[in-house]
Amino acid sequence: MTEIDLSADLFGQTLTSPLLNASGVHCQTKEELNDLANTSNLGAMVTKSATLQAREGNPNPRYYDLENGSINSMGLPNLGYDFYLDYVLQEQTKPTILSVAALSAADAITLLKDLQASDYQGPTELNLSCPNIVGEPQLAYDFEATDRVLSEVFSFYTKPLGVKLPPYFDLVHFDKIAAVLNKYPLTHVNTINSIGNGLWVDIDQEQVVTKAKGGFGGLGGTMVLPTALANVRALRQRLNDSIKVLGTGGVTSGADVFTHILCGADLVSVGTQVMKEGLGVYDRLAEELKDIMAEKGYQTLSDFRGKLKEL
Ligand code: OXC
Repeated sequence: MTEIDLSADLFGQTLTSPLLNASGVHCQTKEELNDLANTSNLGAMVTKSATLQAREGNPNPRYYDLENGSINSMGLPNLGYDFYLDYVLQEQTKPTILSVAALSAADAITLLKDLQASDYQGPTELNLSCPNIVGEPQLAYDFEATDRVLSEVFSFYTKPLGVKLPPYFDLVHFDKIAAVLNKYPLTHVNTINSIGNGLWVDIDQEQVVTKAKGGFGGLGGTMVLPTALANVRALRQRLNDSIKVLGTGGVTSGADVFTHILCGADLVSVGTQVMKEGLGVYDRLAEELKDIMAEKGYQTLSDFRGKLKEL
């Protein structure tokens, strides 16, 4: 029998696997990034979203494990943009996406101007969707503001750039965000960020489980899978072919990776399940995915990518 081939493409670089880490999970410190670099079946890695200045993030508790997923209110703790830029320039041994986040549109411009002037030529992802910054909205829910930021960014930025999107829930919103994104030479969208501002209640304590924002936090894991698949599918149907779709959300099994790709994902990221299971999850997911492909008679990911059937 012919070997099953899990290879995928990251903007021209060939990866041995379509699997990524979701930004935020196990990618903040140099040690964590080096662990990712040494993780088998992790095709490429993504850094923690970097802000111009290092941040402590929100107070603890800020991550809580749920039976069907997780809720987090991390608040972008990170070692600062300079640290992650140094890492990708000097330490990188595996294809890496540099994730950056801005606390304001002005910050985004400052950061990307610096990146444009730097020696870094690799892929970057602008996080427009962190739900956990006290007092700040998720920029990508404001279509006009997103358009303004991207218009300014692409007036000077010429290197590979994608965006991390929040989940959308209305077909009109998919149309609107896609119309904005299709105006720009984006390499990719990464969809979805956590479902913002969920609330979990500990019934024994009769209280919330994370501290910041009165317990409101981003939901991830199994419970977000249908939302993630809908966003991957809806955006793949609307975006220019040149914009890749990175599927993130709700992956706990090889079957979930398969369905993300069937909905049109080029690559698939794992977040909550890495928190629950550790980095060994990637070997398990790759094996499970290969088993499903073998059963169905598929040899490569492009045999079924985007081929979801409708009734
Ligand atoms: N999404 C993000 O973009 N960032 C983190 N959490 C999340 O769900 C964070 O740092 O709060």
